Amino acid sequence: MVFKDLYRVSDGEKDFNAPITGNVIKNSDFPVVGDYVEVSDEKQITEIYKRKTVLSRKVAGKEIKEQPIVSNVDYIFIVTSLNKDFNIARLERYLTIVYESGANPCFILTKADLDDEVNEKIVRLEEIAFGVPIHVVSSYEDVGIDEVRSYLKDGKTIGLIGSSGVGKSTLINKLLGTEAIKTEGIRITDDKGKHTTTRREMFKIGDGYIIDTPGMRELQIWSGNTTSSFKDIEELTRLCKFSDCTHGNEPGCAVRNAIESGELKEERLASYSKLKREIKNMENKINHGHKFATSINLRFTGIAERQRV
Ligand SMILES: Nc1nc2c(ncn2[C@@H]2O[C@H](COP(=O)(O)OP(=O)(O)OP(=O)(O)O)[C@@H](O)[C@H]2O)c(=O)[nH]1
Ligand SMILES: [Mg+2]
Ligand SMILES: [Zn+2]
Repeated sequence: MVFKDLYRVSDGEKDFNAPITGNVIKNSDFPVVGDYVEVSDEKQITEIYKRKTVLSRKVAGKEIKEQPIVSNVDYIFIVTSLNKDFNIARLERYLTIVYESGANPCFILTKADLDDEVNEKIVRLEEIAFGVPIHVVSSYEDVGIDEVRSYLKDGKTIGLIGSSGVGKSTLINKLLGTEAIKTEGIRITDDKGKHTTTRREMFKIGDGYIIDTPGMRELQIWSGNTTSSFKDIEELTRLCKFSDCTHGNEPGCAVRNAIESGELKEERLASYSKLKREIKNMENKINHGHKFATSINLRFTGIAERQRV
């Protein structure tokens, strides 16, 4: 038995619901929010167009499978709040995945009204950002909202990602000027969110689009690109005496020298080595026998989709 759930599709002016045809299902390709799709006269999704950019992670749990999160986004806003959620190693991780997606990263630091160490945090973030724009916002006090709004032009699409409770949905509500999305308070014990948003959804704001996503519990790597996110270390690596230097005890190691001189932080090398290991492990698993799940789950949940004609 096949359950035909509906996807929400937009033609740029109005939204409608559309099921997908068996052909699309046979390719085991399901639309993700942001996809451009072809819709027949009968209002069925008959094709998903090739994705310009796609942000993916490995599905949660043990299964070796890709989970696309959003597609065809021009910018990905890595959202973090200026409280206990602020964690440099996690931001390095997000950045590595965003670079792999093909979209342009941006850091959004939320809840500026709560923190008095904003400048210190910006300095720490700048050390790993290498020119990635950083915007400080407060949806409560109307700080930085216009900076964010300036991205919403020329049909550009923004995807928001980050932990639960950092204020992604609140920021979109603020931009929309309505309470279109439900938001909820965070736990006072540890500043963690309650996973209020449970589905991805796209909103049109001005001349652009913005996609809300549920807060991520874990961001397991499907694939990553460290060339830009760890430009400093990768450049140093080229100066190491041995081309296969592990930056352990080898002589002539430019990376270790940089740590000793204080130019590079030990924790940053640790983040880098860990991410490299994870990326490599996943590549090995994908290339060697670990089969992709072939069973297709035919029960869809209605996800908002868009079509441009
Ligand atoms: N002080 C302060 N609180 C904020 C701000 N923005 C959001 N919050 C609060 O933070 C809590 C979580 O906000 P949400 O927008 O639901 O967070 P979210 O990132 O969408 O969370 P998930 O949907 O669970 O991923 C709510 O209580 C918001 O009112 C802000 O700028 N300042
Ligand atoms: Mg939310
Ligand atoms: Zn080295």
